[in-house]
Amino acid sequence: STDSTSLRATHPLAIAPVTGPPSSVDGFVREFLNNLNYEQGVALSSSSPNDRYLALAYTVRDYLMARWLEDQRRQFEVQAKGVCYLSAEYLLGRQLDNNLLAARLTDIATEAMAACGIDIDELRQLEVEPGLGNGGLGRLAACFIDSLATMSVPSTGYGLRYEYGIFRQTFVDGEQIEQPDAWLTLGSPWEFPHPEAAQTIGFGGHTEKYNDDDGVTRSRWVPGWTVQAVPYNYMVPGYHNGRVNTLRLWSAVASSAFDLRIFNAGDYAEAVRAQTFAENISKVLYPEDSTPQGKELRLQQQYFFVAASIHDFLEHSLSADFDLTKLPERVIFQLNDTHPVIAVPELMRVLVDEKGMEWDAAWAITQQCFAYTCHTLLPEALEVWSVDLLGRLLPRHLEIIYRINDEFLAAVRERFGDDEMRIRNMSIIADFPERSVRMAFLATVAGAKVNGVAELHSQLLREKVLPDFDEFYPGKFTNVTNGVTPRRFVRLANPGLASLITEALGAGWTVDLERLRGLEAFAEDPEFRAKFAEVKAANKRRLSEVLRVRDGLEVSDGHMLDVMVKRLHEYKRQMLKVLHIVTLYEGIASGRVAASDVQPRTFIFGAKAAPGYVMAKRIIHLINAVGSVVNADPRVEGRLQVLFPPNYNVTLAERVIPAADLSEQISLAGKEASGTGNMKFALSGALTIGTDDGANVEIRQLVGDDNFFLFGMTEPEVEALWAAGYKPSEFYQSDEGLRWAIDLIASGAFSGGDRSTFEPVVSNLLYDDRFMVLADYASYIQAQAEVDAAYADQDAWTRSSILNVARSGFFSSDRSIRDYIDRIWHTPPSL
Ligand code: B1H
Repeated sequence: STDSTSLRATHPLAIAPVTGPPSSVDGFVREFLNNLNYEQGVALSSSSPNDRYLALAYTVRDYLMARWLEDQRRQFEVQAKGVCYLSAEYLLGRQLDNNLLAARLTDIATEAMAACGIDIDELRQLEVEPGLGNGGLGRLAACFIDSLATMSVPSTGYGLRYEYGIFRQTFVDGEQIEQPDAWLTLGSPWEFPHPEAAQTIGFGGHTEKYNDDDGVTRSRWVPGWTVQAVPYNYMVPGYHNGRVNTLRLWSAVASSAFDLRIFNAGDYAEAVRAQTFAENISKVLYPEDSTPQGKELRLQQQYFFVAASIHDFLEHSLSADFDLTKLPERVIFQLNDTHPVIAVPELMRVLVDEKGMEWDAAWAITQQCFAYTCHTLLPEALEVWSVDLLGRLLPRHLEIIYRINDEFLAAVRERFGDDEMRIRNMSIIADFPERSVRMAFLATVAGAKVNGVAELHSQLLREKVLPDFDEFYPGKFTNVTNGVTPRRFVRLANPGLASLITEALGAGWTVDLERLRGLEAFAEDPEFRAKFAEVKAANKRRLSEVLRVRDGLEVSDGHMLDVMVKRLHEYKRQMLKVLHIVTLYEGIASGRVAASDVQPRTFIFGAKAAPGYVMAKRIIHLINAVGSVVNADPRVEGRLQVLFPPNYNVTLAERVIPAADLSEQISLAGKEASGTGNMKFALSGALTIGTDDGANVEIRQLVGDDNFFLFGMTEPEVEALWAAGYKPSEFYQSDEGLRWAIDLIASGAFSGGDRSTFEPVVSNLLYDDRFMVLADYASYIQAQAEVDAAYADQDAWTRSSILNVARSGFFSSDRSIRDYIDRIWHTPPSL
């Protein structure tokens, strides 16, 4: 074996840099057939479409491999400061097209497949997207790692490799049914498992004190059980810059020796079966968006991936002689919401218990190594863990959290005196209604910086959610407005628009999106407007085709496409959209409005409801019910159409958004932290109808009031109405249009005459209405009338639409990442 080891070390292939196949159609064909034969073990003539898809994916990988290996080597050699992005979710979307684009292989691959008699489009359709996220937060993480790679920033994304991602949604009689998302069953060509590099992660057990060799009393954790964390690496290629970063997702595997001892010694089969217990940790993504589940398994997931990631970084990214006091010069751990915050006591535990560092030194380091992004304002969304549960699962971490809190509160006392009210409000440990750990407070105390995700959100975060902390830590709070990657959401999703932009402005805008400003001048050019309108029309045809094949839906020709796609949540107010549709329908059905006077519109919804969120599921049912009635009523003369394709995901978003005329961003002011769909629509030339909320505020400032339909209360007006005592029924009483719409729903018109089906929705609006749908109804209907009037002048609409694109370059995730680098990370690109 010594011989073969030395042979391998001196063999020319072991030392030569990996080069990858030649960038030609011939080279691609050869590599593809190789992969088909040697990886899939089939001949082209007997291959299945799935074989061909996998061989194609392997081939694309092969072209990226040399750069990937080189970038890993260099990242280690240079030891520059880098970002470890810690996120429980990455909503990646399909990989094939993205990786072809990044590697400049789209044309070569298309021709190569054609040369083999294969339609590459058919293979594209076979990819099951990795749905490892719920919505905006997970998609943001995916956009950010794309920008980090494109901007050559040394960085690694860390997360969980869920065996089941976000559920697949189907409708049965208009009601949501969840199906498991078995995304791995047909193979997963984009990942590289490394079981030999597994990390051992402890849980449970107890802590103990002992005297070290110098007689100093120290603490240590003796876990009760362990799980193996196996890394799966994914390539994250930058756009046309040759850089390939890494996304490392962890999968749980039982620690066999340990579990066999614990579970049912003597009963081998039962003991093996019991091991699946450990493997549950990475089994499934929790499908709640914005209301965290205080479940033990969820805390296990969080600790599992975060502990594995920190150990991975410390063991494999730092040079052997690294001085840990210099850690802040090498890494920033970015906490994507509170889900990874247990990383804070974990790093403290490693530094103090395992590396023997003094507490104060370790704390000083830890406070420089973390930064925290908050993504919400909803009080029910702020994550807390009961002390009881946390202490059982992670006893040493709980001790560390208590000490952090004691020292923090002592400092607060020193500064503000014994203001017990303030102390109680700021304590990381809450006593009520149950003793628990407030993860957002822990993140704020530990983080070098805390940021919100849009200007308004960051302001409200400082003023309303964490004002005491803002006062205590001047300069800690900052804003980084979200962004979206123009590679996926313009270049790939909107190829017609991308070509038109390149024709007008030249290449370069894909990595420098502010260049879209150059389109402003073209908005005045009738010829350009005609071309732009033709791109939109073509995108609508593309969407129709997809909906016909995917769902058997027919999009009516010549309609305005009015789109609301996002998770179903009461604060996002899909109900306001429903009331608008019902109002239009009621006008026709009652004969007060002639169908011929109604602007033809197709309303498209896409939305998943958390499986346990009963009201959200009722609203989905109602949307489908309204659609069935409206679409089938001959009096409507086909002028209103409601479509709700099931299972809205990244792949569908890529088709729906480029086709939209109108973007619905209608949350109650002060509730949507940012939104990112709003940015994708604006960059696709849709005009927004929206409230003054989240990033809508910045979109409107940039595109201009003339190109945006603003409605509804502002955040201060919302606050004032609440304070005055909001009574939704007063709005119902005083607005007859609103009354007719609500009465029609209550009458059973959309439930076959059964008044009970949607009664809970109606009474919730009339007697509770936490998100003030009724208060904003009149203003919304008024704004929609303005939309109709504006749409009647198609040429003027197209001009506004072009200006939306031209002025939305700010919303590139490249700009967000630049802001993170300047304000928080201080990690310059490294080539
Ligand atoms: C956002 C979440 C979220 N905010 C808990 N919070 C989750 C909270 O599984 N959980 O427990 C999952 C997700 N997601 C969204 O983040 C905001 O609502 C959007 O306004 C924002 O655009 C997006 C990205 O910042």
